[in-house]
Amino acid sequence: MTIAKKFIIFISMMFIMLSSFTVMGKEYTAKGTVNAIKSESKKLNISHGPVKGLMGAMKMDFKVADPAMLSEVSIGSTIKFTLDEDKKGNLTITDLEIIENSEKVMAE
Ligand SMILES: [Cu+2]
Repeated sequence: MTIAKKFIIFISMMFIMLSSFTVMGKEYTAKGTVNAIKSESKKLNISHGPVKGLMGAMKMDFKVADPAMLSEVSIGSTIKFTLDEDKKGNLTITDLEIIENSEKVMAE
């Protein structure tokens, strides 16, 4: 195989890898506190810290990839989560980890 052919194959492989990255979207990690669990819309309202390269700290709703994630958290839980941004800019929580559960008993 000539060097030119090897180079073409290498470039093609790089291109395939890069294009699959684009399809997967961008990923971000963030930390926040759960304010509300919205089962019907499969969303969590979170007061999150700054998300590097995406946005500053704010309170907002995030859709979860799997409804089972909603039962993993409680109101007041501090979580570390992975956000996936698709091509349209839609954000979805694809993974979450509880850092701390609030010990406070919710007042009725
Ligand atoms: Cu935000």
